[in-house]
Amino acid sequence: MYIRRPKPWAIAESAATSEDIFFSRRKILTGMAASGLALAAAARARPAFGSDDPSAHLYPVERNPRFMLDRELTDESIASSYNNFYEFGSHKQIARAAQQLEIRPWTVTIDGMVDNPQVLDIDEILAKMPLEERLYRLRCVEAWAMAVPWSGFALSELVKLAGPAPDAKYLRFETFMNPSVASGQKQSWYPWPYVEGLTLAEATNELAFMATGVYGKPLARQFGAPIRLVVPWKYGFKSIKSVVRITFTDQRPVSFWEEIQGKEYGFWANVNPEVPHPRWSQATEQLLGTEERRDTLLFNGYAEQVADLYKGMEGERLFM
Ligand SMILES: Nc1nc2c(c(=O)[nH]1)N[C@H]1C(S)=C(S)[C@@H](COP(=O)(O)O)O[C@H]1N2
Ligand SMILES: [Mo]
Repeated sequence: MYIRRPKPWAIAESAATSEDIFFSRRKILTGMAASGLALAAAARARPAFGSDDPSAHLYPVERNPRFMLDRELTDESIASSYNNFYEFGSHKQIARAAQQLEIRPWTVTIDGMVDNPQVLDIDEILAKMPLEERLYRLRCVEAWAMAVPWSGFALSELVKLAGPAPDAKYLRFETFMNPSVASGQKQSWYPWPYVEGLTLAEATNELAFMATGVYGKPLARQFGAPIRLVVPWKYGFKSIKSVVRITFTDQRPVSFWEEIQGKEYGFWANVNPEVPHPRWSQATEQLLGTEERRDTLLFNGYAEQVADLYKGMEGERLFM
């Protein structure tokens, strides 16, 4: 994420720069692979992400043919080594540091304005929920994009379980807090823990998804194991990782990036090619792992499913 200098959190680099560095590093590595020794060293350095997950036997799950794509899936090796997860560092190469995250025991607390407040164990969630695979686009506000096969279940299933009270209007999501494994959380200028929010109508839209797996396996930690939100019509920062609490409320939650820089990262954050970020255009996007740039799609290509959610809300900053 880019943030304005000279605030202390302005250490993040520009996406263009970090992508350039990332991909030229990859080229160097590919060159090195000519040497068998270098190849062996690279294999040792890269753990088999997700291989120690006790839910591994549940995957792969059946693909839902209603959620297909207009583009190739992003290479798993690229998607799992270029991640935003500020808890583990304010750059993209956090995959190795994220392996510190303890994913069992793991509970998700459902509280606030609900009929059935409860603390759910992740394995109980996995046993209860109808798991399926969906292919979704993911569009980061930094103007890069991926195409990812998520496994998981519709968020509406969790909403049903919670039983929202009549006055509940929003869901507030919270990520784990544990600076001893997530060293980014020692950076006290960030408003930890990471928080995100949706309206109840957004949360019960068929596209809103809780991912527990990706690429036919349990979520690797850098993707936000063991459970994260995926809302593909919004900029990527809304898709909060490693969720421990979902609170139903009548107050609009202030999300992590909104609190840091609300003029640039708002509550709605719907994808729109015609509404530039204050510091760069959103008209096109770089497809990670390729040389290709594509035109950005309104609502990231999901207008048919979500445009109705925003009828009559033209006064809101829906696209920032
Ligand atoms: N808890 C938490 N969730 C997060 C983030 C983060 O830093 N912390 N980064 C967000 C951003 S900016 C993006 S683009 C996506 C990236 O998801 P991916 O790494 O699985 O591609 O995660 C989002 N969820
Ligand atoms: Mo992002």
